[in-house]
Amino acid sequence: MAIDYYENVWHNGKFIPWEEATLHVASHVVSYGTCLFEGIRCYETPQGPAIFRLKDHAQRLADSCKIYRMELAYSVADLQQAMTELIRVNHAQHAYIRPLVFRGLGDLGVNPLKNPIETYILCWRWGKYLGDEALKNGIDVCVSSWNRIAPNTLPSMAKAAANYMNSQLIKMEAVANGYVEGIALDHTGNVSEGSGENIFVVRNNRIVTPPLANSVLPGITRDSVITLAEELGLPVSEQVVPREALYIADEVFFCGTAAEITPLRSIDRIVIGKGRPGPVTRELQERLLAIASGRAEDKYGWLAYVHQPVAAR
Ligand code: PPE
Repeated sequence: MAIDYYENVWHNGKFIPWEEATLHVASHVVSYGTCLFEGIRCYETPQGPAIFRLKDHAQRLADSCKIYRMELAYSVADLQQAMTELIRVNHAQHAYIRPLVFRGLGDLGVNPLKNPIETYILCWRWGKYLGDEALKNGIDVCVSSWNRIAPNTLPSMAKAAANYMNSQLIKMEAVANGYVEGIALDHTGNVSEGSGENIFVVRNNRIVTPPLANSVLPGITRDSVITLAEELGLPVSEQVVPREALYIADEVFFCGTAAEITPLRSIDRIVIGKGRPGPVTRELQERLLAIASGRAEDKYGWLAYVHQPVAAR
């Protein structure tokens, strides 16, 4: 199997082996995509493994469930503890953590309400999301012919599995045309986000990113970037980004848990800036990874150290 997984999986409060973390094909989620999930990185640090912005991810999962009227049996604190224990029992030094809350086996038909809610948390070793050279040299991307999910159809503030059918269309088209990733416009034709990343545009030392109303996931890395940019004296403005602003930017980068901060060196074969990662992107990338890996002081309290009592966090 290609997944470099850790053996223990958390299921409704108990640890089970990876091989037993299976479900019936009649589960509601299989037909209807009834699943809310998260993606969180645990970094190796000199003080042992640390989960990056654990509480914020747990809160976003709770928010996603609320939007979909899914009553989560676990509090945000319970989820934080479960993920911390999962890293501990797996003796992991670093991991990508994937909590999933979905409707299981009970009844078929669109109405989900009669189906049990299952909570699983898996983790595995995940390297560089967009290729080994991506962080260093940047990637070549396109603007997708597929729009991002429109407002009042699938809510983009919820991290729902079903949203990723739209992401898959964007990703597959990009790959089929020889690009690493695609940027989606929203239903009005303005920039939204990548298939699995938020996007930032830099021009003349001004940084902009599309606001949440342009069908973007409220990314936690996006939030970290906004904080770190402010620290560098370059406050980010959340404003509508027309497509063509991408082409004439000095720098454009993607950010996300998996993608971290990935520079874009060309968009639709138009070279961005000098065609290599620019100074703002590099500085933000270095700062984010220094904090995440415990090399720099954690001044915002973003790291949840796994081998400390939960109360101390
Ligand atoms: N937008 C989308 C659509 C998205 O999927 C992600 C995360 C982001 C923005 C960035 O959010 P955040 O991780 O909170 O900074 N995408 C996750 C899933 C990738 C996957 O292939 O699965 C991720 O980066 O973990």
